Amino acid sequence: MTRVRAVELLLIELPLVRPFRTSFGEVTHKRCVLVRVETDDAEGWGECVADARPDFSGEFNEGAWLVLRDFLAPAVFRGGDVDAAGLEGSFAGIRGNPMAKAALLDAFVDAELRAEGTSLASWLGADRSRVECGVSIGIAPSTDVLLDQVDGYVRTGYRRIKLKIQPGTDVHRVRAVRAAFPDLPLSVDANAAYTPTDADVFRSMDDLGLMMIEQPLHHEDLLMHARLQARLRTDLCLDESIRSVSDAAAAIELGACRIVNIKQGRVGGVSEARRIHDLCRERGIPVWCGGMLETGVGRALNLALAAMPGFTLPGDTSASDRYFEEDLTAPFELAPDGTMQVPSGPGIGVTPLADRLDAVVTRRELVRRSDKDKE
Ligand code: SMG
Ligand code: MG
Repeated sequence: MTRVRAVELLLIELPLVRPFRTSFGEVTHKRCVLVRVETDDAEGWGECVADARPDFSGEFNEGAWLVLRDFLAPAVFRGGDVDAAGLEGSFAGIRGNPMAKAALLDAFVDAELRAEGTSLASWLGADRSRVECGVSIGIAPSTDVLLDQVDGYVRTGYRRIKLKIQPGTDVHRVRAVRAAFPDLPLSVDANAAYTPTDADVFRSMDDLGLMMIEQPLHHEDLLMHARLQARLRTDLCLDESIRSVSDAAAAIELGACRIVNIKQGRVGGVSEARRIHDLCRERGIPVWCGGMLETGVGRALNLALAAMPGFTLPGDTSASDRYFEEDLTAPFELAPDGTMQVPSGPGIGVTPLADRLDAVVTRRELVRRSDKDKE
């Protein structure tokens, strides 16, 4: 148990080594809110997975900033001495906004674990010191460019390739990759760009030996995902549709997917991510760790999560150089066997480098516990 004294918000901007295009648009920079928490015992870091625009989800940086500053931080200050569960509880009166909540909860958990000298991986019950890594490839300008990119990542050692698809840039691209790489563990991610009338697109991918088709339909449509899954041999995986352990339970019960992508930021933080992991494990549903182009802060956390026993498939946690010339932390590197080491130091095991932070921060604001807040 400890008391949060202050919450600092930092808006950062880092150029990506190559633009990342999905069915909802292109990003050229990683722009996100970092949260630094000061407790009576330690300091901790969290990264909000929202982006500048409300596209992947309804949350976006400026909104997350206000929710953190005006609602979540004050709720935590009023909560007095708390542990991770108590801090989550103090958010109960604030609806939605899981990405903003995750950033603050994760920073708090990091601080608590640093004070105790425990690593996040061991707190989560991780049973591996290295995890298998995949890579997610954005929609490329042409099939040839895509084939080149796949070849490069396969040579680097990545264990699974995920291709972003959108209507019109789908079956022929995936067929071309499959023809060039017959044995490659391969999946596709539509980011909800299709409708139930597009079922034939997915049926024509059903003979390509895909590991999964991720989030083909609207994020609120579990029922249509269930109907589509019933018509396909290929496993469906849900990402955007799973915002909580209740969503995961409903999706499994309905047969809306056979695999779950866990992004702790999308579900309100590491504690809810752990609950989804536990549920899926109980139900025999494989899970893997998704990615949101995180900096080293979020990446360190994802590696700890991905080392839990139910994470049986390679995730989207790739090396720092797949995203940035220079990361915010010491870079994460991929071993030639396609694995990455799970940080073992206290908390998330990494801290943003001071000079890197100076170079990438575009705004910062410190919110302090005031005398009005309950002691
Ligand atoms: O972190 O390498 C990464 C990105 C993985 O494809 C990825 N993420 O829907 O799974 C997904 C997307 C969401 C991010 S789009 C900016
Ligand atoms: Mg996805």
